Amino acid sequence: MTEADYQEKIPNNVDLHEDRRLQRALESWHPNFLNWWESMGPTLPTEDVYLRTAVNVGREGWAHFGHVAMRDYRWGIFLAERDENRTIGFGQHKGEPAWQQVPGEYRADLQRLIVIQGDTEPASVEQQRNLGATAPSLYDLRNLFQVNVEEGRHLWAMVYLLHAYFGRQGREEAEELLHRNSGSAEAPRILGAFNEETPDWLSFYMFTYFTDRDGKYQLGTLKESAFDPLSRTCEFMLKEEAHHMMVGTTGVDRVVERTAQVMVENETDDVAALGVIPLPVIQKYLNFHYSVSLDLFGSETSTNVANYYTAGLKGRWLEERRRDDHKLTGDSIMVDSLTPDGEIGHTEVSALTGLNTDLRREYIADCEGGVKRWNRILADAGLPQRLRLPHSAFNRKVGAFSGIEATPEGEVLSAAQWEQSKGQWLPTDTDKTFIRSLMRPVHERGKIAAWIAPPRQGINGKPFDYDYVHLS
Ligand code: BYC
Repeated sequence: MTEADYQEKIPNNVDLHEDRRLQRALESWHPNFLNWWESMGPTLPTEDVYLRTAVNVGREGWAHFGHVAMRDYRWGIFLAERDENRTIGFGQHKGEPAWQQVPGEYRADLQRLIVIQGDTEPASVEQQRNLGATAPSLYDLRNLFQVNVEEGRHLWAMVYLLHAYFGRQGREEAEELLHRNSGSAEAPRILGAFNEETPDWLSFYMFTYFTDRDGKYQLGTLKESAFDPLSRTCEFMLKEEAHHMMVGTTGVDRVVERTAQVMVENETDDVAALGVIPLPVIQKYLNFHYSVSLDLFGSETSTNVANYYTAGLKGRWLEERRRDDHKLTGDSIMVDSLTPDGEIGHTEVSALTGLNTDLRREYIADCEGGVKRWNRILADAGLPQRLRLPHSAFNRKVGAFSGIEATPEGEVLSAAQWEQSKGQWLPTDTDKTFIRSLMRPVHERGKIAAWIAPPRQGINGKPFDYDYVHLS
């Protein structure tokens, strides 16, 4: 069965009505979710928004588009179709049938992975809740809300797994997902990047480019999981994730494009007074979001990740394309490390403990694609400036480089040198104040803020000047 049943309170393709206990448990979580959405979700009042709603997990026509009141959005539970013959692709259980239930010995680890994944989803909604008030266009406003409702659905996806497979502990964890809050002093979100602010739209595009992309890679590894319901959930989430990637990629494109245009027209690099974002400020925001997102991959070496892989809980990015034994017991990998005298170096470690590094590398290669793309915009405008990714030792709080400071070029600095120069590389209060000064709402149909270029295409074949959002 792939078609979702929309007659039910909770749309789903998991035959929820056949399990009354589970259905009741989720129905009792539902009002708590709605309370959380009301109190921690988007603050801009709207009548309705042109949103995509998942209705089917098949290849064709999986989503429906239409104007809906956000509170009435049909968050649902969707798992990709089951492959009855699926076998485990890696680790010590390679070749055995995928698990339909959680094996007792892996219960705690699987629950931890699901809770961490689940925690990020509502966190991002909380981080973005005030952005509606300063949207540069109705098109962007609609995309923000689309991302928000889908992150809400991704929370549902993890809560379903917790309720369906982890008993009382799972239900308690599902409650906790609504109690922790981004940036809260008492109960913060689990991962660092999700306690940072997303106070402006440049941050939002950088977040959806760099931090949502961590989501893409982590979901990609969980899609490989031997625990089939987790695998199928992540497969479907990745489909929705593609739009979030698009929002980030083209968002930064459009900022760079507009800046380049004003630089060329006025033959100056000093464009702040002309109401657009100077390239060095864009670079600082990029440096920040990239470095905090690198932290999300954990330490360079980790016995946790080795155990997850060996047990079959979390695979590698595109596991089936890797040309090795998918067990890695005798293999090794070079990872970033500090030399005994505190310099940046490399060490050889077992491939299993180096799996966080393996995934981070895949991610970095993908991020380079974005930078290439933005530099092409600068080159096409005839400008010599270029954006770049900072060194992996820059501004790190997790892993081998968390104890040192380094320049974006990877030169080690003393704490005093870092304090003195970090304002060249990370957004300063002055930069943030400037960016905020540009954040004036443009809520008129077909209009756009002066600091960003309009998109090349609208949503679902609609033009840019479509009435994507009706404000109330
Ligand atoms: N002090 O670094 P760790 C998304 C040790 S985003 C001392 O924790 P791990 C989204 C630790 O004990 C995706 N030591 O990494 C995006 C261990 O030591 P051993 C979210 C410390 O567990 C945008 C070693 O360091 N999903 O979806 O390997 C919008 C390594 O541990 C400390 C996920 O992240 C310390 N303070 O992996 C919306 C997927 N801290 O045992 C959504 C699920 C740690 O090696 N999560 N250690 O001696 C995971 O897969 C993993 O938890 C992580 C971390 C990749 C996050």
